[in-house]
Amino acid sequence: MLKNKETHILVIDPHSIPAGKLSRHLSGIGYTTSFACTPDAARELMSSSLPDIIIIDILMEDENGKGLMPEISNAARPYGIPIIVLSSSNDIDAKTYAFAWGASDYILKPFSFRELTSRINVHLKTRGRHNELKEKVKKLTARNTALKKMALTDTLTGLYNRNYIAGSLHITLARSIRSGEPISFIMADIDFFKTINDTYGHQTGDCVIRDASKIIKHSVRESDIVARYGGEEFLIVCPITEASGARKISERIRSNIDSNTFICGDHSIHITISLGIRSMALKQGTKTDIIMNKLIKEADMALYKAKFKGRNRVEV
Ligand code: GH3
Ligand code: MG
Ligand code: MG
Ligand code: MG
Repeated sequence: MLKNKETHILVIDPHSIPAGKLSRHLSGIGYTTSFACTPDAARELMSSSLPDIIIIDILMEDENGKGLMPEISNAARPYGIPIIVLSSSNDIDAKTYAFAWGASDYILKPFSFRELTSRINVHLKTRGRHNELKEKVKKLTARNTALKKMALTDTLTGLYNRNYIAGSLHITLARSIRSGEPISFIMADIDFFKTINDTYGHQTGDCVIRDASKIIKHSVRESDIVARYGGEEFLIVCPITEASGARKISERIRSNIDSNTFICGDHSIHITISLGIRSMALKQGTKTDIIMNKLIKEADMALYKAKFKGRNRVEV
């Protein structure tokens, strides 16, 4: 809840004398106030510093006053700034007009300053609570998004993890089924990785996996999905990609890894990678979980073939 001094009240009144009087009264009880007599002055004040509450005197018989309400209301609405309308008209149409234009309150003139002050306090309290809630929701939403992202991300590489494959990949597959475009699954596994661990230690092994994942990520399109499937095994899903395209991507990954020198700690390391591809145009009515397992299994079989044929190669 704002303290009086921190609360900025904007008084708008086409007539400067009552506006000044009200403004002085509010300053007298500690509020920070400003007042405007014309739409231009009000707009100017609102653009330099947003008030916490607006008090606007509407003279219903005065077109000038009536024209002000929509303007002020439009400016205040995005920020949820309460508007208290002061009016000498007890007419239902006048009140309806004010509320239709976003007034939070309507006080009949002549009014007592005590009543106005307590109404101001109620509106400020409500707005304060509303803002607190909005902040809480914002924080919770941000935390929720971060947690969701964390749950789907591999900590070592920053790539997607197995949870992502199990939970979110079906969206990509469903899209692929709908479009009828082919999709390619590529399974990649670093060759003789046990030797890296045995020779240089596990930490260096981790460093190689991290750098290899960066190379893979940079070798594919933004729209391709790269996940760490296991220890030094990666799944790359390429939507709208037929076998020949998948072969190009796989060959690019293979050659980028082969030509790189991995600098981890004091060691300069050379590795190779084997890749297996399975491409398919999915038929309407295909079940995403069944086809996902099938594509992974068949890409894995192609990978096994690449290993069997001597490694550092791509097989379909
Ligand atoms: P192949 O060419 O047949 O793939 O030989 P390989 O030695 O790579 O054999 P395999 O893929 O079966 O073994 C992978 C090894 O990777 C086993 C394990 O010790 C190691 N590994 C798995 N996860 C991690 C990890 O997160 N960090 C490190 N440093 N090593 C890992
Ligand atoms: Mg293996
Ligand atoms: Mg391996
Ligand atoms: Mg492996």
